[in-house]
Amino acid sequence: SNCKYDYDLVVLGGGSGGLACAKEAVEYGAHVLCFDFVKPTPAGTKWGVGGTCVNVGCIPKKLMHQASLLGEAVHEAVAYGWNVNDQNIKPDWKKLVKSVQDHIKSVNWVTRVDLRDKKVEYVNSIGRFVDPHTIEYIQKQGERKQLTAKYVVVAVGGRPRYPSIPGATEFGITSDDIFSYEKEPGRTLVVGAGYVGLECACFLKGLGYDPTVMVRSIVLRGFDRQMSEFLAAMMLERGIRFLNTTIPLAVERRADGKLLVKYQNTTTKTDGSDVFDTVLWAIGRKGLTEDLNLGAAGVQTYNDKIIVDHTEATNVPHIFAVGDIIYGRPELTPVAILSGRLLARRLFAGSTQLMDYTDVATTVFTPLEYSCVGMSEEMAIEKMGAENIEVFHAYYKPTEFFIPQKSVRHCYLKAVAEVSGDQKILGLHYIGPVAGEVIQGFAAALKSGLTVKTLLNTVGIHPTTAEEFTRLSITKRSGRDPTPAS
Ligand code: FAD
Ligand code: NA7
Repeated sequence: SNCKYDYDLVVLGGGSGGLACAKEAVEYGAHVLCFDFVKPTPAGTKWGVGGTCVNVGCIPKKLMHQASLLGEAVHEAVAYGWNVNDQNIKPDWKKLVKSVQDHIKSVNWVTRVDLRDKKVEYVNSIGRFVDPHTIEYIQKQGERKQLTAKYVVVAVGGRPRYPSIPGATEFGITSDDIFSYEKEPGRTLVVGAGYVGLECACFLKGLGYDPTVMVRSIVLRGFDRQMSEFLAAMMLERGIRFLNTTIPLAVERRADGKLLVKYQNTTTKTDGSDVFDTVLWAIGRKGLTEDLNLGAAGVQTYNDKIIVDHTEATNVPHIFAVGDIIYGRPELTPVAILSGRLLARRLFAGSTQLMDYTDVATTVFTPLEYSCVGMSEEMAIEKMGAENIEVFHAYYKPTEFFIPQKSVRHCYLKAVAEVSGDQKILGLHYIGPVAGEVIQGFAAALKSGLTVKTLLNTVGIHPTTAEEFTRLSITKRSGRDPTPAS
């Protein structure tokens, strides 16, 4: 091109957001280069191009979740008349890890081919700013190289945090390690009760290990409280242990190789300790701003995140950021992808469409999944006032639960709506099988202004669990019992 820079666009980070932005930009004729580099974890784990979601996030997590659900399904199958002869059904951890890793490697390969086909230049190095338009990196041979860009998109994502206590990095692992862990995890302490911690504990339980979740304050901060407490209760019922209001103090390796974890219950102020095979930190993630030399570009940050406006622009007008690295936005793959794509269209195709971060649906992949879109009950009360909202709710029993006599106690849904008029839906919450699949369609409906009136005029698909949303009848205000008759 006749542009005065080497590239129209340089993308720092080849994960969900960066790749989506780079690939979209070349569609409109831009000359694009994308950096992606993974620093190994303290335990030595590293992986290929594609970022967190593909390598150490959504994809391996969903596969392990599925593996754990299948274990449960084998037992249910007996009730349905299957002859399952081996009474001692156990997963082969090494085989599972290999299958998961094989899939990831095939995705890495497809990604590289796709970048080559689309003519996105890919450099497997860390990119850092030298000045607002210049990026420097070290080539494979060790030589330093610089290049210039008209626009820069920062999409470096984040990595798990480690607590600053003795033994944390030496003996603990994170979600960056678990999906390729060579050893069977065994008795595992999961520290942190965000969705990553709960999901890891749940698939480990489903695979027959013995997880304990250490909870500093509450489970699933930021999610609807009632739904979160239901999930914790369901996990407890399945035999997952909880250490509530507890913080870790130190991890030591014993002579037999097992890990001694010392901790403190902050409510009772008592110290305790226990022995585990594996300690997994799931205490949140930090943005990877530290290697970017953002000061040289003058880009403003907040803690380890980048501040952007409604156009994903930083305070430096030609430098943008998308995905997990931006401050105050949902950390989800489809959010990173859509915002990256829309940004490329605005930069290179004259589009004006902005990313809409409201009403993004999400799912927690516990055995009975929890999916939601829109406001929590607390948020609706805070925004609208309790007198202006109506909350519909119901426990329900999925048809497929009857034969294996599975408990209905935690299949539950809730619709938070305006109290008046057609009762616009503000939030939908669902705990049950395949919750993500159920809520995805309703998320589109909610974005289109879904009301309780519309839901009740919608003919259900029978027999499904999603059809419960077309039968809403019991309000919390009525005080009626939301449990089903049978
Ligand atoms: P990333 O995908 O993290 O990509 C950033 C890339 O940039 C990385 O490869 C990084 O190594 C690289 N990089 C960093 N600095 C530099 C540099 N200076 N130069 C070059 N490269 C650099 N989301 C969902 O929607 N659904 C889920 O079910 C889900 N499950 C998850 C489960 C787990 C265990 C985790 C950890 C996350 C999960 N997420 C899920 C979140 C999702 O993975 C992230 O929101 C998403 O990957 C963010 O994309 P990104 O492009 O911002 O960053
Ligand atoms: P989250 O959602 O940030 O959750 C982190 C969890 O870890 C949460 O339960 C925290 O408890 C707990 N935590 C944080 N620091 C500590 C320390 N030092 N010791 C013990 N426990 C701690 O992270 P996830 O990894 O689950 O999710 C990643 C991102 O995806 C997240 O940022 C969301 O935006 C979406 P707390 O509630 O703070 O007491």
